[in-house]
Amino acid sequence: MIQAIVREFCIDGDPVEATPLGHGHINDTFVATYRRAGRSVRYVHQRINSHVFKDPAAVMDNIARVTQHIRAKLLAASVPDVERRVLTLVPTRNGGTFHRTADGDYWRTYPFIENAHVCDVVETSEQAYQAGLAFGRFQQQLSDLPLPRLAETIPHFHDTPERFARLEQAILRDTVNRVAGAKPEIEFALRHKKMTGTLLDLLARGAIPERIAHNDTKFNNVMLDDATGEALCVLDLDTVMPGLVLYDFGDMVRTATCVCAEDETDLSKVRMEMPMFEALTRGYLAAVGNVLNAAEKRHLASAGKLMTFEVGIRFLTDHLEGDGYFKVHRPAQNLDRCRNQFALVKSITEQEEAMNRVVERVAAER
Ligand code: GN1
Ligand code: MG
Repeated sequence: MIQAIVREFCIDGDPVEATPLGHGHINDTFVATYRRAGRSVRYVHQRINSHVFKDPAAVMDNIARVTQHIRAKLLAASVPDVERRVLTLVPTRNGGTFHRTADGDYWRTYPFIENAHVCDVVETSEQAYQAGLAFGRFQQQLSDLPLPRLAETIPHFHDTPERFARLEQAILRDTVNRVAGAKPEIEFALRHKKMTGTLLDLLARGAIPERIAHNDTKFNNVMLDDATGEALCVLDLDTVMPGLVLYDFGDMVRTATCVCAEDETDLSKVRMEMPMFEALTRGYLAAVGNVLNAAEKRHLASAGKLMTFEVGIRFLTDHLEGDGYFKVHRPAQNLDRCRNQFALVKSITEQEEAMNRVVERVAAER
């Protein structure tokens, strides 16, 4: 399928080969090698999942605005190595940001960032620090993006009460007869229903503002330099849109403080590790601490609990609906992911007060 699109983008050179890249649950990503003047150059081609993103043109419009804004800031600050510190869209032959095939597929292209990598699972507190820094910087860089408001590429993406209502519907319908096999998880979800409104209530009360958020701050969306381990830039910009910074920090707590995979089935390994949380908080506040208000800082830990719960109920809903949303590679993988995330919710709950003290201490040191 990739042959059909390699000629559509402004890339000098002859395509040699393409292989799948990364472990995202939504889009299809390939890295392609081209020969140019006797050298190999690599590009990333990505097919946007248009079942998930109903308006791919709006997604690309957001990404173009966001990446141009960040690029301009980096250039103005004479930051070296700008091409590695923000994604660059490769234009199509007719100057667009994406190519639509005859079959209705949407593709985009970025130069491959060489000598850098992503990790699916966080291993060291230095990496957690780098993740905090990377997404904190990203929010900082976008805090003055000029109007108009970015498009909402997935409306109500982090509307946890709405996500919960969809779970309740899936339980009632039980279309693929999986409810009986997921009793403990369903009970856990129902027991924690109360928590779903916490962030949106703060927003409604005016305690925390709408800002531009990345909205998918998984640790494997951070590019790290091979040589130094330093965070270079963040990936996966499809959900960059108006939101809460706490969505972003919360999803980082979910993925950058637990040292095992999201679908690890040995739940004794699933734990929020305090040294990771402290490093994450330190990196994040170093980059964006001056932008956040007091209520945002106070809710950093609880946002971790909520975002982990939210993804847990999304995995459970998808399992009960027949795995139509998240890619699965084995039976019941979404149920495994849900169990894992609920175990992490428990671990965060047990440590929440201590996490709050860490935030206070780190914030006070600054
Ligand atoms: C998806 O595409 P990827 O794998 O980075 C999902 C996130 C979930 C995550 C769970 C658009 O992210 O919201 O938190 O899986 N992205 C979308 O691993 O739904
Ligand atoms: Mg991703």
